[in-house]
Amino acid sequence: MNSTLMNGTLMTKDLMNLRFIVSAVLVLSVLLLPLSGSADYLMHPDAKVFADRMVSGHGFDRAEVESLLKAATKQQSIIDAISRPAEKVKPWKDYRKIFNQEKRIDQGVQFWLENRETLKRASQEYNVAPEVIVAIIGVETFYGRIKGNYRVIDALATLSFDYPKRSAFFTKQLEHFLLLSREQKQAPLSLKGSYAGAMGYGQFIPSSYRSFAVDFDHDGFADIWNNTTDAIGSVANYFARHGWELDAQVISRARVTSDYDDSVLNKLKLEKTIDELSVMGFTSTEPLPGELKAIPVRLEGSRGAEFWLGLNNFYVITRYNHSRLYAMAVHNLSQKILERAGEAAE
Ligand SMILES: [Ca+2]
Repeated sequence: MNSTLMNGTLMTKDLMNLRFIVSAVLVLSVLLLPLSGSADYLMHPDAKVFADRMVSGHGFDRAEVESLLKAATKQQSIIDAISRPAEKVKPWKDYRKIFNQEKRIDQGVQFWLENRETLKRASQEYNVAPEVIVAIIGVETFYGRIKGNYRVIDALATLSFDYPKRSAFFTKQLEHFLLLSREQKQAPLSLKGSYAGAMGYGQFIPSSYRSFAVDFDHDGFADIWNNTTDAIGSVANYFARHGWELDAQVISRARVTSDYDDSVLNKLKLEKTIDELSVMGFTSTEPLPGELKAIPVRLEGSRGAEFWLGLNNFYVITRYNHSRLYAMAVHNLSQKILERAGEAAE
């Protein structure tokens, strides 16, 4: 707008009215902003649909669902956090440093020794390597030290109703969350987790909890939040159900030809065999059965590109978190912990 028009005698009645209206709208929106920001989710149209589904689909009491949605609070920090996960932005050489510090290895050894009997029993019952169970818990929460301090209901409601991009996924998780609270006789408002609603030592999202969490000490509650026995059994069960093979190799270093086929790189699908991959330019540096399936992986290491062949167990780790960097970090940490804890933990 032309400033001379506003300052001088040229200001007409219409313009003055316009200015009044603009100011009034600004004042009103400033007044309304904090109100809508702190409004409970009961007022949200999607929340109404959600409440209907919990009542008609699962027999929940309407007043109960409504009081939970009313208590759920939007947290802007949750939306900020989900927009920048570390494994998407960091190259391997930086990512690995986060998970391979001395402290994480040492505390992994300590966690193993403190939970020796449980890890042994979990490994025997589920046929999963104890070092990988320890490493998962180490990578996810630093052995239970950083389990997340958001109320799960706030995290899931915020992402269901105020993060349209992933709304369908998180609304489903919110549904699973209320179901698991009812099944496990827990108060939904009391359960804590990460900004994405991942819970306990192994950071299970609610759907994973309902499919894979186990009550490994048989006290009637699969307590992955505060009970290491249940947490260990649950991670072991998750790995068993996704096909972990005890004593099988996880990865093998690969050599590549100059014209290797990069269309199969980093796909996180077990489709090609070692024989097929060798025709495509990827050869294992150690002898492996030709019919074994593998995933060719490229990582940006501190000395340039590294190539690996991820075998079945590598694939299984990516079922926990769909990232080759994550799987590599878990595997490396598991091996370092095993080197130090192996004999002491027998
Ligand atoms: Ca239990």
